[in-house]
Amino acid sequence: MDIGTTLTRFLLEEQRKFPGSTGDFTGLLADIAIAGKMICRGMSKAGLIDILGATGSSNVQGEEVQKLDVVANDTMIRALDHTGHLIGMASEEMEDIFQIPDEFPKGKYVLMYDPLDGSSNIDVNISVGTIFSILRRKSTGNKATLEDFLQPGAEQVCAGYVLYGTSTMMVYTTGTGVHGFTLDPGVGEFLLSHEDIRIPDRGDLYSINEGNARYWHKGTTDYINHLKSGAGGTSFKGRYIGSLVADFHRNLLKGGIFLYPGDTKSPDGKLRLLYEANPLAFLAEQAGGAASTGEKRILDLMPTKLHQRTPLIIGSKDNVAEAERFWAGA
Ligand code: AHM
Ligand code: MG
Repeated sequence: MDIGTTLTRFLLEEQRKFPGSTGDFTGLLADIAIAGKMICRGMSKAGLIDILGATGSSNVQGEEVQKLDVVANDTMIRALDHTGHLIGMASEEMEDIFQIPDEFPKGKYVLMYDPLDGSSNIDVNISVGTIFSILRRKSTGNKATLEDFLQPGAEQVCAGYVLYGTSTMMVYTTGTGVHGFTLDPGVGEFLLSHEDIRIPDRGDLYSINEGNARYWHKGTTDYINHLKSGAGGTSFKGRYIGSLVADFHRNLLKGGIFLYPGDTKSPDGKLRLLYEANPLAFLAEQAGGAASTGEKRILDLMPTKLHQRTPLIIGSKDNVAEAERFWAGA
């Protein structure tokens, strides 16, 4: 499709390829795009909110100043709870499942999201993002149940993120490739800017928090030393923002590997399976890359709880395969 096509038109054209489609799914993605735009607007005032909040917990109107990740979480709920596409939501910011309120129509999907990933970077004006994952529900009653959410990532029907960077982008997959749209703030629409994104099979960027090196397992230490040694003829560059969406997005476009492994301090690493690892793993695979715990494919993991953590090694497929060889040999 032409570069510059609006997200709305792109979604409608995609929907036409499935003659039986109800449009439900198209509507859901359009709702997420709206939530992304609303969060983006909030983000652009982040510095001001910080100043307003600096004196205490109230702003000039006497309202309580909320942390931006709470604001982003509420924005997602307000944009998505009433449109009839969902039966429930789960978020990194909420302990339990959010049920669609009784007064609103219910749908056949559940949504999982991290409303503002990397939010510790907001104070210093660094890119953050909203990550989302959509599953078809499994239960049949009038409430969402845990089993609707605890499905392997391979069952996802859609995943993506909105990146609030130098420009705002929405990147998503429905299992037929990965597409990226850039927000034109003048028109207020996401426009197609990156059709069918493919991650290079091998890249020269590596991203890991080296401050954790003293806790690493042997596989991680040996692998990172291997990259730094220039073995195999590649001069690797270390690039770590500490904002997963931004680190992932860069490596997706340029090629490379991101690692948040398990270590002696945190055996399951830091990142959450349902809100972070699964959606990014789906995107990586759809772009021709890979995502692993170091031993197993992320998308095959069977979640047992909502806020489960997992080691994550993700990016170009040859780099991920090489890392897995170091894990196996350690
Ligand atoms: P968050 O969801 O609370 O923002 O935490 C996740 C973030 C990721 O964006 C990033 O990759 C990671 O935490 C960085 O962690 P660390 O500071 O330990 O390197
Ligand atoms: Mg996060």
